[in-house]
Amino acid sequence: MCGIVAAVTERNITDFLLESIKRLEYRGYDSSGLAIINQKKNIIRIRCIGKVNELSKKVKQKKIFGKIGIAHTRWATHGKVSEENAHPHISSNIVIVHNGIIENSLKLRSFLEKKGYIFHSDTDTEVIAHLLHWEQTKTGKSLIEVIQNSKNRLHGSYSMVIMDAYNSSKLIAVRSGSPLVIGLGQKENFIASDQIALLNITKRLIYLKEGDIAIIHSKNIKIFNKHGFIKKRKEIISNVKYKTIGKGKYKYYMEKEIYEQPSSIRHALHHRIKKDKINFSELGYRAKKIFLNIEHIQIVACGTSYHAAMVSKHWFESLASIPCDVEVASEFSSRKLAVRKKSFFITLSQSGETADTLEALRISKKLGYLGNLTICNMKGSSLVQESDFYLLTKAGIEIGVASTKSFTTQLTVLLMLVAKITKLKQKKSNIEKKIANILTTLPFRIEEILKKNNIIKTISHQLCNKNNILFLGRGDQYPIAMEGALKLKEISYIHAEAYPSGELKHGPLALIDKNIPVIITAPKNSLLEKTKKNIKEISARGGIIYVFSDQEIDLEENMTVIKIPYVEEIIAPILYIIPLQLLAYYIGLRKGKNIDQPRNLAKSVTVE
Ligand code: HGA
Repeated sequence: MCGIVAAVTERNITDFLLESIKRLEYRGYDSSGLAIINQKKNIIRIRCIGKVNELSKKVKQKKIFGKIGIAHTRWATHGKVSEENAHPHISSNIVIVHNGIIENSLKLRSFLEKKGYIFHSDTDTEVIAHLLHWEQTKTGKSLIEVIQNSKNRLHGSYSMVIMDAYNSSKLIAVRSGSPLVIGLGQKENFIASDQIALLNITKRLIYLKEGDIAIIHSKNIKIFNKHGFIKKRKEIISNVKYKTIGKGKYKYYMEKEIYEQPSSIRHALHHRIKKDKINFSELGYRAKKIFLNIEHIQIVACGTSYHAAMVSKHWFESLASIPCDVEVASEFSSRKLAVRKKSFFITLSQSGETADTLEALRISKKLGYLGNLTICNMKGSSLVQESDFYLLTKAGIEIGVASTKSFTTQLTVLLMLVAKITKLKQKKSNIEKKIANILTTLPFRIEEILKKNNIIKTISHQLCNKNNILFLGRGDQYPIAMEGALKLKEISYIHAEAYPSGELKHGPLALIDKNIPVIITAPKNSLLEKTKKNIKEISARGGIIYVFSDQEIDLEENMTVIKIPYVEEIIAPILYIIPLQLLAYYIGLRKGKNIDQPRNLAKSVTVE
């Protein structure tokens, strides 16, 4: 959420800020803003609602010049989407951009109002600006000391970058709750919430650790850890290729990412499958010892990752015979928990910064789990740093807000993990070999399904004017129905709901008429005959039905069958989501929606 980029240089920085903040637009895009300090030490701030292109136009008209500046794209949490609420926020000489939520902002606001501060926005961020200014004026201390002293008064999360017009040679960055990465240049340095913003200018990066405060000058940087001690943090050279971040021949990132799935899965499998064996050497011996003891698995995740976790529950229970529970992270953290004996805790997140999931992980550490593991796409992320073990999905950077390749690579890694644990616990099992062989064929299978795009385009034409769509699935296809419905909601704004097929008759069947299409995924498995009965029940009530299946299904009135190439039951969930992703994409496209930036949403949900 919220994109942040800032630079301190010896040249005019405006164009860089605009270009870089544009690349972070996927993280929040209701409004944006930029501020620089010019040579006369004046703060020039320009903000607007809407997309970064609007900001660019406004900035270019003004022809501003400054060697130090900060920019921000917002995803509002406190205060409506308006120019006044857009960042940066200013308190006299202090200029700030912020990612996070100040939970005690109302209390601080009234305290500061009593001290005479006048607020120009409804945001919690402006509270930080005035608080720092008040502390600075009262104590006469340096800004870094003021920030260190004010931290205890701020409750919540507050990753932020600050400029001081009285001392305009440096930026101060605070990492609290969401990531910040420093980019090292030649006589210029940068900071951003995501390396994508910096890759056109430098590959030399330093990720701040939770609680770090950095002072960034054009020629040097100094980092203090959460206890206030100076720390050296490791410099890394990013291997992300800036060119691969573009949309290429595709109209939207989501489309590109759907079509990238065969290659993302190849990356996820690379070095991990060798001669019928699954190799997770990255987990080490300690993990093996813990896995041998597991008697229960608790998985916690949000959104698309939650659906991947639900699929894996079927795998853990049916293949490894390990009871597995899956819970939405925000719910896990909202109740008193009873932990099962010898339970192992797993989190799933694309970004590794999902605030709800991080909170759940932190809670789990106090509850006596055997250990924890995260399955994540981002190596330097908070979840990776804070977990005992991690497995990277290696999907490559995902920019479309609606996750696609993250989902299928998470499933790929989960299936390998299930196979590995099963083999450890059941020495004679041939499951590792079987799954290693099936997974090797997965990228080709997905390529075959992607060729179905024309028929799915035709169906999207029939569905794009509907107001409600039902998705049904049974067994491990139920989470696929949920994910299909989520994709459709996210990018077309059509109301879509998913039900287990067998649950329909317990209520939702009342909805069925010719206006609510029902989409069913029905691969060949032991549940298919039951699903066929459900299809008949819907048809008998005049429902319009679309079935995705590799089997012959008796045609009913108002029914379309989309033939999917045969796949083994075990990997069917990974395959059957592909047509549903395409369907959501084409419906969103026909409705003229901004597919990569759906309204009200943002990538990487770093607030609870
Ligand atoms: N609370 C601030 C920043 C919001 C944010 O971090 N979103 O991801 C605001 O509402 O402006």
